[in-house]
Amino acid sequence: MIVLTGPLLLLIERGRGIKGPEPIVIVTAVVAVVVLPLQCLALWRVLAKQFGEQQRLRRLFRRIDEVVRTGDLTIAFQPVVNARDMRVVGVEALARFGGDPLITPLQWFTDAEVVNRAQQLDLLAVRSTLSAAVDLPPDVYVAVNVSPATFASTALLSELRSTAIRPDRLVLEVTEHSSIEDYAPLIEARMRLRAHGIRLAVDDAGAGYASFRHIVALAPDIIKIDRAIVSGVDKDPARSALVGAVVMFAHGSGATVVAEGVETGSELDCLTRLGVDTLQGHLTGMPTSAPADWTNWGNSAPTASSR
Ligand code: G
Ligand code: MN
Repeated sequence: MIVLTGPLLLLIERGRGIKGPEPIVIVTAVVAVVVLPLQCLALWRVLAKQFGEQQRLRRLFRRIDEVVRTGDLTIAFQPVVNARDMRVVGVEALARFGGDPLITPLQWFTDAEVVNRAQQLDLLAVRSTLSAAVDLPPDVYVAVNVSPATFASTALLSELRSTAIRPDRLVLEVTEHSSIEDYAPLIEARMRLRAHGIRLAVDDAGAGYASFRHIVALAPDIIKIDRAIVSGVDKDPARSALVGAVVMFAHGSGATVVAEGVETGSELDCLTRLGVDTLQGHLTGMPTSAPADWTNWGNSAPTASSR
């Protein structure tokens, strides 16, 4: 205040004829004392923010790079069961990371995208899945999540071909993380992979990411209905109408349906009535990384929680 009122009083006194310093001197003094420090402060703030962001990205990069280099991630498998007899027909591989438990697996993959390591992390998860999958019963399929960019890459096929797991047991789950402009590379990859007998599943259908355009363009073998639609399907006519419509669409186009996130017996009954082929969720089997649990899945009911 003193800094501002001082020059102001001088200007008023000059206006009343009292002699004092020239206006240019007063303005220069105000600029020197007030404006310049404020600008310096603003500049310092901008630089500090940029520096903080760079530090954050550097830490992020180090965290992701460490996992990519050491291969330090665990695979949990969650069973997918036939809705008619509750037998395990397949599993979904879910990557589990050590370190900070507050960083979810989804966050790890999002962070990897930020620091340009998405494909490396996807391929590491694929590699880890394939080596863990040798301990699975030989009659179940193995589904692994990949981003559309990894799906379209040639590196993926070489990874999938260097495994003892038969290609007709492999399913790639693709979700739409952001709007896809050009489907041509994905359709080409789809043909390349299908020639080897590898199947494609559209993940999270109905969740906002996997649009109808996405499903129609990719013509998947499997459509996975997102938990957001499945949860409470037994109580909501809109949800059950949507599931019924997806089942009809899938069967009309030669695909099968997985309902994700099934948690209650009443949801299970409703989904079965609607014609859903297979179920995945806490009710029919939790994800587990213990190979001793996986051995029970061959040609048998999955867990005590299923009927
Ligand atoms: O997007 P995607 O469907 O691949 O995500 C699978 C995730 O959903 C995994 O992290 C898995 O642990 C979780 N999940 C699987 N089944 C259930 C369920 O019945 N309820 C809830 N809340 N989460 C589930
Ligand atoms: Mn998935």
